[in-house]
Amino acid sequence: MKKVITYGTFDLLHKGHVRLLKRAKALGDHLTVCLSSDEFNAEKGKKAYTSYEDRKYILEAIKYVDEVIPETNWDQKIHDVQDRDIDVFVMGDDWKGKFDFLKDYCEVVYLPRTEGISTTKIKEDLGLTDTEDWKA
Ligand code: C2G
Repeated sequence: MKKVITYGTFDLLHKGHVRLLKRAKALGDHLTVCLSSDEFNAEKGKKAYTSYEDRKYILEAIKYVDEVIPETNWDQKIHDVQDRDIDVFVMGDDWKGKFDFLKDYCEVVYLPRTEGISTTKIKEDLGLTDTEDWKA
C-alpha cells in the first residue's frame, strides 16, 4: 500500500484545500493528513476559526482522507514519515523547497496551489481581517 502524508491547518475548508487532498490521494492508496493543533497554529502565527476537533471532523468527512493526526511542532515530520512508513510527502508549492530534507526518507512532491482562493482571502472578502479576533 502506497502511503501519502500532508500537513496543514485546513481552516474554513475550501476548494484549494480539497484539490490538494484529491491530488495527494491520487499519488497513492492511503492519505494521512497531519492537522495543525490550535497551539501549533499559534506558533505558526495563525488563528484558525474552527477548533482542531472541528477541523478534524470536517477533514474526516472528505473521501480522499484516510486518517487525521495532530501536527504539534515543526520537527515531527521525519518521525511521522518513518513511523508510518510514508512513501510520499505532499505539500502545496508555496512550500517548495522547504521540506527537501525529507527526500532522504520518502518522495517529496510540491503541487501547484489553487489560484484565487485562500482562508485569508475568505476572511478579507467577508471583512473579518480588521477585527481584533483574527490574526494573519
Ligand atoms: N493550498 C493549496 N491551494 C490553496 C490554499 C492552500 O494548494 N489555494 C494547500 C497549501 O499549499 C497546503 C494545504 O493546502 O499544502 C493546507 O494549507 P494551509 O491550511 O494553509 O496549511 P499551512 O498553514 O501552509 O500549514 O508543517 C506544514 C504546515 O502545517 C503547513
